[in-house]
Amino acid sequence: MQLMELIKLLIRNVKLVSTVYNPGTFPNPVKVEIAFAGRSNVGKSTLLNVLFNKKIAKVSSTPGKTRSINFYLVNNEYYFVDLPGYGYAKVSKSEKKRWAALIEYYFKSRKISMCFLLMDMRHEPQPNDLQMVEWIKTNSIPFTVVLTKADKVKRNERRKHIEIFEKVLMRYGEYRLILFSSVTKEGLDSLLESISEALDLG
Ligand SMILES: Nc1nc2c(ncn2[C@@H]2O[C@H](COP(=O)(O)OP(=O)(O)OP(=O)(O)O)[C@@H](O)[C@H]2O)c(=O)[nH]1
Ligand SMILES: [Mg+2]
Repeated sequence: MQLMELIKLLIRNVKLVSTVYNPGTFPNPVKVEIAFAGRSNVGKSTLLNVLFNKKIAKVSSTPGKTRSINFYLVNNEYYFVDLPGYGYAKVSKSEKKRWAALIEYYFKSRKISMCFLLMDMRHEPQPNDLQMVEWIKTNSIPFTVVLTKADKVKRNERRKHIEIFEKVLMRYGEYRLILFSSVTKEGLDSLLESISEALDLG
């Protein structure tokens, strides 16, 4: 399959090199860093596993699976960073605070080439999604919105869903929007294109 060949060219090897729970303990920067952010259960770890072509990131149908910032070193050159999901109601107040401080510090202190901000295509952007966009914009980080679980939205209903996102997000200026499904691999080509651009290979 052509897409799979492309992934193998782009991502030749990957290892989890750092699992961070506290601000100030981030690994030294590498050539390019790409972040994957979004609400809990939106599909960040699943998307990374598609890119890595193996089940290296832990996935769960229970929200709140990824609690730390996980740095994956790709081709010994790039970081792909899996951020903990936000917006999970059952997480304690102190855990939410810890998470917010960690993410905010992450965006402030790292040089991030691209942030892929994942949102569930079935819902509209939530207040904490917009808080995330604010942090990203404040730190002048380029971002791409990835609407996940596209397989769950019927073809004839897609336009309506996309328009809801576009309407809310238009006030944030330039960004790219990609429809994606880890199940059907729809949108994987656009995602790979964005990633190669971010890696400056595009
Ligand atoms: N139908 C469908 N299900 C998906 C898709 N992507 C992820 N899922 C499912 O959604 C659930 C959550 O996926 P995760 O990848 O663990 O989500 P996450 O964003 O990493 O969540 P946290 O680690 O809690 O932040 C799992 O049951 C996945 O199988 C998709 O594109 N389509
Ligand atoms: Mg996860």
